[in-house]
Amino acid sequence: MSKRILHIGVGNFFRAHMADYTQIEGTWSILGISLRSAATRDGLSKQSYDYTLRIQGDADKRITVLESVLVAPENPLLVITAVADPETHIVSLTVTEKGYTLTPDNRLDLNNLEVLEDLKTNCPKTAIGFLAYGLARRKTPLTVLCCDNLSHNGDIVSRAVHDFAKAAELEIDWTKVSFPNSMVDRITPATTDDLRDSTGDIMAVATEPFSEWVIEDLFAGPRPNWANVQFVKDVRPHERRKLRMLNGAHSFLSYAGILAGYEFVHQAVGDAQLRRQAHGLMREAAQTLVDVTEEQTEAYALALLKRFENPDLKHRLRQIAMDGSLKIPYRWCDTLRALSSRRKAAPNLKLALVRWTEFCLAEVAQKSILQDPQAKEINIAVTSQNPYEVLLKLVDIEASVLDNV
Ligand code: CS2
Repeated sequence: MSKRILHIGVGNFFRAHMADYTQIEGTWSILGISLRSAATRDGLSKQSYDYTLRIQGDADKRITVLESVLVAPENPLLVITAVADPETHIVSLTVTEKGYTLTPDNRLDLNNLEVLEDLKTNCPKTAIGFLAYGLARRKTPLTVLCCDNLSHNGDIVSRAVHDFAKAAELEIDWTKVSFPNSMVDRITPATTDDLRDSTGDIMAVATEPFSEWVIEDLFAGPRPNWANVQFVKDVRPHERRKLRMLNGAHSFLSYAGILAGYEFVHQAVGDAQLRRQAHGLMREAAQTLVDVTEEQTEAYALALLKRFENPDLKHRLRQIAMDGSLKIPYRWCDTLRALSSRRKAAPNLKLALVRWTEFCLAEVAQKSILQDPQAKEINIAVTSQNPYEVLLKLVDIEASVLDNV
């Protein structure tokens, strides 16, 4: 019997990243969990949970590492049982920033209606609820591995589960559970009809050849011998470099690019002015990184621009623009704070904030439905007397920080 990973959030990123690494590793299997929709399970179950992964430049490969996918709302207790099952050694997550039901200061949001409901029932809906109830039943060591773009993602999930367990009065043996921090990277757009047609697989996923994964070496039990994963003592330098430079520039290109009328990342970065500004933003972010030389960060920035230029990925700017109010704090505001404390100029990061606010104003003016968990608050901000100031409050950036950069 192979060892099992339970993975919550079976979207394209997971299917192009962890599933690929685990298949290559060869001795672990993955049981997937969908927290909401049955669509992925319905699609994959018709093809024995196998699907095509197209890594640009390689022959298409078949990923066969998924045992099956459970749809949590259909049987929440089954998910809790799977978290508690001793054959599960790792519970990993890719549920996006909003999937952790956090407050702006990264604590469990005890005003969130789903969290409040989950505290009262042992049939939860939220990722944190499943983790807490599962851990309360767990007798053997378990590693909870967050693979989302949050800084100190393991610490954040750990705190949220602690907050939940306290509020629900659950007893968890914390000595048996670990929450390594991790940094993940592989640009993976949503599946297009072209990809479905050319692979003959409606569940196909396409990704770039580049891939990176750095994990804090803090496993409570066994860990897969994943090739090309760096197991390190401290993920922070890697996570900062990636969030502040790659994701920071990505978000800038998405808002500025949409405003300029582009649809894809490669088009936005092909615009000389936007490219210069994205590069400038990365250089500003690079100044906040420690233990790296300017040559290293500049080489990283140039490599990122090259990845963004890839026309075959057809990465939609709107995919990146989603959930901006939750992404911006990690991608721009931490950098701005670091620069502000050293009184360094950050014109491109400031411009990025302006572009986001302009994007919000334009979306509201066009009556588009904002894809953001704070859509309601954004609408209120946009119609207020000082939209810029009120919007900046939503991403938690102080005016004094902006005065210093
Ligand atoms: C993107 C990321 O959608 C987004 O917000 O910035 O998904 C990005 O493509 C990945 O983090 C790359 O590893």
